[in-house]
Amino acid sequence: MDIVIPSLGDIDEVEVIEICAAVGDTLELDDPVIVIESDKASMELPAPAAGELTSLLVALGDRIGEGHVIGVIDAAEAVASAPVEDQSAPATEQEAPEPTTDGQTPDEPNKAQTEQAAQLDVLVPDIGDATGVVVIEVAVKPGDEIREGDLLVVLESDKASMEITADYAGTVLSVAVGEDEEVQQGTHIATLAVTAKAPADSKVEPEPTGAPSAPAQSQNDAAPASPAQPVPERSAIQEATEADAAAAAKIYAGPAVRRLARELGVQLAGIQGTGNRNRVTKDDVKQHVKSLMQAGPSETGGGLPSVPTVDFAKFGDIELVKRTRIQLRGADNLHRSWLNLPHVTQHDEADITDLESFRQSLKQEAEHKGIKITPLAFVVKACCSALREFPFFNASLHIDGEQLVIKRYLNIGMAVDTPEGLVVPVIKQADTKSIFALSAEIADLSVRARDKKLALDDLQGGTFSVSSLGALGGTGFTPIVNAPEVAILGVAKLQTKPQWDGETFQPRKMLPLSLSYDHRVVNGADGGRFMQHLTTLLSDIRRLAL
Ligand code: CAO
Repeated sequence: MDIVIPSLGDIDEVEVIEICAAVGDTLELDDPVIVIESDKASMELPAPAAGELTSLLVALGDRIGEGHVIGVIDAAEAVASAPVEDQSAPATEQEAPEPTTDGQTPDEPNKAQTEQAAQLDVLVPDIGDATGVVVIEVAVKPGDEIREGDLLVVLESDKASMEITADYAGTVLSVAVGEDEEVQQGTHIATLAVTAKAPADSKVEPEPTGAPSAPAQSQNDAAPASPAQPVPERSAIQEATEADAAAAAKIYAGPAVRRLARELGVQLAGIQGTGNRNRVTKDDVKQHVKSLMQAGPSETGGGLPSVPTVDFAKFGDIELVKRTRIQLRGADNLHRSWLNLPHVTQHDEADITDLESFRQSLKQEAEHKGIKITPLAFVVKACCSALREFPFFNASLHIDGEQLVIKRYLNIGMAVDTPEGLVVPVIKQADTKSIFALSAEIADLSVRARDKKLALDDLQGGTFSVSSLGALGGTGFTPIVNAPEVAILGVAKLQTKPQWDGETFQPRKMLPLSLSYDHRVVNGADGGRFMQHLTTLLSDIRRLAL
């Protein structure tokens, strides 16, 4: 049975960031096989059936899309398989399959094959309807020892560049193409003597080294991509002006370099490449950003002043802790939003004394339904009402900057704190859901976010976000808008405070709310009205029924 990447919604590609099983492993149903990651979150891809993993067709760093077969599980084998003690029977008794010569990933070699060398022709894979594809870089030469995932050649059409990487470790016997040569699907690229697909746990993701040697540099630049997957640079081009896009398309740079440039917000067109044929490398991009930073503010405006580098070890013991991918991606998103959106945050308090009494009265009924009701469900419900009343908060700036995209659906993103970092799953069509249903969904999304069980669809389509730090405390904070949304509501800790009722002070339960918004879209008066609507609703939730 093939293990296939499911629907990814509107995401074209995800990256393989972890391999959880090796060929020969006996898996239970839903055991994780690989972990894939998009810009927003990572997701385990579970085994679709119990059985032996007979083939694994992806490597760390591969970029794959919906429908991609990542491996094969022999479900029948598992059912018919011998008792547990036989599962470790050496696979050397099986016949080793020959690698295919069609350029596609062949079936995984069995354990016998791991000791054998076989000759493998690498061909140009399916490149869709791309025309005028040329070899822009040859990263290997005969005699080179290669690891699985190493870059062999880079192809480029006028729309995309594509890295052809080695599926197996081995030696390059011959290279059949040269730079500038035009190729098409099936063109013979190289012949390898392959020894084995490296065991999953021994794979090493290439790290940038800054070493200037041309082929090594190219390999290090490359986020290993599946040889069958062209890596279109659509989003970069979308973001650029037409002229920039045309210029960007002519630049020699791999997908990983283009992604880095995009993340750092620099145009490749302004960077002098030092690689082979003036290819722009990761180091070139970093050096370019460094020089921009060092150039300091221009005469007409402020540049970003650089933060001084400090040798902390001079002052005491230090420890370097690797940040998770979710943290890194989250940092990129937050930084991008903070730099691009002029943020304003307004603070207010809602008197939720009656709401809290009502919530307490529902506790038993909710427990019978297996649900726990938190104040957040009411906040989400109230936000939906406010968003219907003030649709500019449920919008995004159009790419032309001249129009607003008003969304007629209400999908509320909910910040969830997980050990891996901040994740924002989305409660779809939140306005159509009851308080019980919202409570159940909040709990379900939180658990799945923390267990890394969210589907990519759970993370898409948000129109407004809520970040509730209430259970953790605080009197208020300034949440960062989850761009391209235009507003986010922060919820801090409920506190009992004295409130003047005209005659005397009464103890009331006050919920601090902080509304951040993109000031290009929303002005302060709108913010005030939105908050007023929200606090009025939360103070008298009967109004939610109106
Ligand atoms: N004030 C006081 N107590 C609150 C509260 C508030 N504003 N909101 C919730 N609580 C209480 C609930 O009443 C409940 O208490 P009981 O168990 O006694 O009934 C408890 O806190 C539940 O907290 P919870 O965290 O399990 O559930 P939640 O629905 O309130 O929140 C979630 C869910 C996912 C939003 C939350 O767990 C979370 O991860 N918050 C962090 C979000 C975050 O990191 N934001 C920062 C983003 S910017 O860096």
